[in-house]
Amino acid sequence: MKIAGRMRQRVPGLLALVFSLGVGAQQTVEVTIQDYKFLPAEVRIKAGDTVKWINMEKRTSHSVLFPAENGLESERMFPGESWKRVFVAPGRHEYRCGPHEEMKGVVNVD
Ligand SMILES: [Cu+2]
Repeated sequence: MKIAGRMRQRVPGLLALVFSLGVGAQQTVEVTIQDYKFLPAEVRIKAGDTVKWINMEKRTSHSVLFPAENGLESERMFPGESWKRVFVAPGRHEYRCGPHEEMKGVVNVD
């Protein structure tokens, strides 16, 4: 009886562990913005993962703009600021900087 009681207590703990491992599989990939470039310019992630852009410039502000998604755009990131987006839809998501058209990047979602 004592052992059975312990087992009952352990089952919820085990379920919690399995659940947390599943959730923990989602990752955050960082892209830094430096010298008017997204680094790395192309990343590959899994559906449900997050990309975090971090502006490492000394004085220039940037944004992340997705022209194919009705111009979905981040807030303007000032030096030291960052912006995150979770990607759910698989595919090739091309983006650029709002104020600097020549700055381009790609998020590939598997
Ligand atoms: Cu820019």
